[in-house]
Amino acid sequence: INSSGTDFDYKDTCKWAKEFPMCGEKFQSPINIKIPNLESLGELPPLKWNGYENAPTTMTLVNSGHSITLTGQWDDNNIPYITDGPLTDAYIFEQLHFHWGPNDSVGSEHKMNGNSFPLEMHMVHFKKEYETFSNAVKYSDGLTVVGLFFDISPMGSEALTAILGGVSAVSSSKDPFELDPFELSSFNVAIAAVQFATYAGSLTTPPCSQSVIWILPINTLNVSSKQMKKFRNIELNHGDTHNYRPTQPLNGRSIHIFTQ
Ligand code: GRE
Ligand code: ZN
Repeated sequence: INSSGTDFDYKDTCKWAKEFPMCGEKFQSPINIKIPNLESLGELPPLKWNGYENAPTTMTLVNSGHSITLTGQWDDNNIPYITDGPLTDAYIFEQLHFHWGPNDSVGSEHKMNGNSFPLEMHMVHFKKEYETFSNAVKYSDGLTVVGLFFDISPMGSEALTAILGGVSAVSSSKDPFELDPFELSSFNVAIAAVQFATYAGSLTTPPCSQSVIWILPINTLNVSSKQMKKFRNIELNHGDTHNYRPTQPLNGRSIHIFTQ
């Protein structure tokens, strides 16, 4: 157990609930999304990405031992936030991180029609009225996470290049690494005009708080084999070679679909 009391590994994720009781609750993430069974939310306003074109003043990459996490600092009025779509308020960008596995047939946390992808990126946002991430996790509508799936393509992703440029510095070190700041808009540009699935779930890591409105674009972005190699080179705690949690039971939740 580390000082923050949140030590865990991916060898037996069923054991998480012993130490983190919320991991055993009923509305957990990730899930398998069966596209043909989805209910339609009808016409929602498009999801709106505000301030994503603003480069931060500083950008930091850190190996948490469970993933690599990217954070940024923006001037007061420049911080990126999302609104609209299924959301009732502004949700402020907190961090993004990744989930992957030892080979291309696994890695993503969510599945689509039973299929896994080699990489899933989580863009984590907290509800503005709750003021901080750590306060927001106490509420069922406290967070929204946009989860992006990546599939293998020789071209790879330019947006990932900027992040992976700093990855060797954190692969075997817990020291934060300062990246040359860049804007995050390349990710949301890549998912313009697509369908999204949305449902209510949880953090996919302990303490597994059921505080997340998940927003999952149904298309994929590209990642090259060379880029995947860099993810698989990252040393995770306990010698873990993957950081995806298995899919959890839906337990009667509905998944809605919307188009932006
Ligand atoms: C995670 O640790 O994987 C995580 C968060 C916050 C929201 C969702 C999520 O830290 O999966
Ligand atoms: Zn995650």
